[in-house]
Amino acid sequence: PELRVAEVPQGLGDDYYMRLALQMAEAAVGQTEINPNVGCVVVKEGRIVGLGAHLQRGMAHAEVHALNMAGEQARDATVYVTLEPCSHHGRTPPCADRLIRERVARVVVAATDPNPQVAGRGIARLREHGIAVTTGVLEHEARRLIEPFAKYMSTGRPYVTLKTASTLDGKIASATGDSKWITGESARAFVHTLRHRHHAIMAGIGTVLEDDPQLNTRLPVPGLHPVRIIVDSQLRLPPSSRVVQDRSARTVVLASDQAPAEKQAELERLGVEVLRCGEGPRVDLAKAMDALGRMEIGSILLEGGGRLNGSMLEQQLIDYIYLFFAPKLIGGNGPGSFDFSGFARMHDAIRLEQLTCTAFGTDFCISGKPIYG
Ligand code: AOF
Ligand code: ZN
Repeated sequence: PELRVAEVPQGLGDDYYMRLALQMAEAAVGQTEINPNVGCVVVKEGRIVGLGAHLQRGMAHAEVHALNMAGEQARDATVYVTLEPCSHHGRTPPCADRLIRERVARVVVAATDPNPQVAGRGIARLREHGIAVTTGVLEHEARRLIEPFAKYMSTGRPYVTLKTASTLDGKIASATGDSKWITGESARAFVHTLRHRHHAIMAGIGTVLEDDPQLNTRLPVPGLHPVRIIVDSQLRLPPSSRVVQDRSARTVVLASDQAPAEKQAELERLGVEVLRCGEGPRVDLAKAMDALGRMEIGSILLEGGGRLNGSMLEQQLIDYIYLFFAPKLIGGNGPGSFDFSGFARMHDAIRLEQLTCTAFGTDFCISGKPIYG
């Protein structure tokens, strides 16, 4: 206990400044809607002279904040940016042109931009103007950070993160339906951080009828409230429910084409948005993801019951999973985390990769990416 064994400290290199840029980008996850999280550091003659992150869709890109701070010192500086500087006119002008105008000497990029409007053109433009460009510094970390953005760009669909909490025997409630609480305070507090970090939250009508949840973000500091999405094929959502009455966030209800029109009109009068997706009696979840993408929802935290979780998993619509386990055994025939017909053979099971195991008090969270065979 007298001797603390420390890791080798990080030396000064490209990765030193890129890590700082990544940390700033990471801190703004949840506040840029469909836009990527990007960080930027400007270094001149051995000093950091500018810092910035993209903070809000429609506002300045990371490079612009950092270059504004650097002012005249940007000339001949080295600029570290976690995403390739943009080359297109979006809601803001191209960052590549700004870097050229500032006459920086060198740009270090972690990941190329998956946006087809950019896709390498930003880097090419810099090089054409004689700026040295180094790519691939901490690329893996940078790609991971913009995974939701990359998915949205390539599929037009939101990135879906599932969160579920169960006993060690896999139950999300007892046989009588009691589920308060499975995990302890620290795990539940982290879920509010997850809500802050997602553009939307999704639950089934069963959960709403059972618990009348608010589905908003409650943290000791101000957090962002995600858009609330309720999967409710037959529009059973009671006008008196909290997700309708409290106006802390937008509420979007996904219904099938067969749901009663009067019910839709009634909910719309109360400010709820209704999206029809699916001709059958139930919501077509794949179509729903397309529709939510068209509404420019970039990421969803799925906090469904077993049925909704099971359907989303079966249809391969889940991109990342957080499984919280409380060290308890409840037995009985209460519902499980994933209620779907399942696979006949272990060989066909969905595997999780890139696993992380985190302790929250006496609860554990196993998280990873599902790999669909
Ligand atoms: C950068 N730096 O910090 C970000 C970039 O509508 P706009 O103008 O905000 O453009 C959004 C697009 O710009 C987005 O799809 C992505 O390609 C890029 N994001 N680029 O150089 C940044 N946030
Ligand atoms: Zn830009």
